[in-house]
Amino acid sequence: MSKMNLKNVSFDTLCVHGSGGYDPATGAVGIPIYQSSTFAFKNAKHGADIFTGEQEGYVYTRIGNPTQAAFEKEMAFLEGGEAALAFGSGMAAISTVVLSLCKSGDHIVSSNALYGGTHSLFVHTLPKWGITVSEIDQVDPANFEKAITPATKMIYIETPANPTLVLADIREVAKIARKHQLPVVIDNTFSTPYFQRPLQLGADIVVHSATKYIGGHGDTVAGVVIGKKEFIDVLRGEFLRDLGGIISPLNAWLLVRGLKTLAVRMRRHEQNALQVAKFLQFHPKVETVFYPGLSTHPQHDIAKKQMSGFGGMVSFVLKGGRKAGEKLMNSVQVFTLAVSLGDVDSLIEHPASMTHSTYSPEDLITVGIDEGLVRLSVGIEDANDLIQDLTQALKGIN
Ligand code: LCS
Repeated sequence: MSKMNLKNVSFDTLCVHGSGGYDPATGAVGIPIYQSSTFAFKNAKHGADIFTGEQEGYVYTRIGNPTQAAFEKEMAFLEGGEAALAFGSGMAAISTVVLSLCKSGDHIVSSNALYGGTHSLFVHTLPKWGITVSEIDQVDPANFEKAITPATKMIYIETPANPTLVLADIREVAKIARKHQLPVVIDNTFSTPYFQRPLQLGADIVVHSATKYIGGHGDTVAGVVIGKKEFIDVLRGEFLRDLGGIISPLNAWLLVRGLKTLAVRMRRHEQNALQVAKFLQFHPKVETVFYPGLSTHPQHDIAKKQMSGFGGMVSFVLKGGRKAGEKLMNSVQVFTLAVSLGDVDSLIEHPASMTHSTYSPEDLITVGIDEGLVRLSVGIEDANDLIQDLTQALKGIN
């Protein structure tokens, strides 16, 4: 019960209609929140057939739910993948993917530029299960190949990375991975499929913290994985079933609603971020600005090659270092001092002491998270108000 041939429409239209346009069971145009843990079978044979896979149908919300399904269908469309699977958080999505691909004795090659939670999973938690991770500098694709061992089972990348906005050349890393028959997993949280579609660039699996731009309104924690149907079927049927990191129907519904405005939100985030980045770049109290859309970003050429836009995240270091950054964070009025990102509201935070406090002081230096680095998630307010807010806050610092 789909309204149109969705193969021939633009991305903006897919955002609105990708989940099918209306609920297949009732015709409801707003997808209903199927707030039910279990689903009645017509008779005993029907139930048994669904369990063996001979008939399609819903059983239990840990294994599938129509509101989750609407979100998953939409995400698969937008990322250009065969199938998707929703999770209760980005970390549930990432950890479940890792545990589905690796067992004790296996090895992962990962970029060292990661969200602090992913870094902690890789260096603190996975080794307890005998899985080791080599974190390397993703700027040079050759570093991935150098770190591969006979025990390597996957390559993991975040691009652009949180919070340094360092990129990896997805095509080049995918070539190396294919040579070694390894799957490449990309965290596409910062770009969303609106600006970057890793599966088209050669990646095998895409993960998201859907908490961020996918939901877009700062009211949901969620994750999603997109990939080949065969992989997603195993992920759902074995690993989600057994590990249980599911999304609630209410949160899946908030994401379906969020996706309808993804295109317009992302365009506005980007326009605002570019203006804020340019303002900061020429401010006398600012040492360095990191934004892939600036021609001064060392990987601007890669950004132009693999992204259709540069997103809403901007980081910068003040000449006055951490003290100046703290004063700035305490002085802003339109920006909110809070972690998370991708909300319609502009947010400001200090990675070294907050989102990336799982990194050791030495690792913070290695990955370029300066003590003075301040991260902005630029929202969809009027850019002039954001710049005015930063102007007044910058006035008060040395
Ligand atoms: N991947 C990226 C790139 C992230 O930024 C985050 C969370 C995650 C995965 C994990 O997703 P979650 O489980 O939180 O849905 N990033 C956060 C941040 O920068 N501030 O607070 C959370």
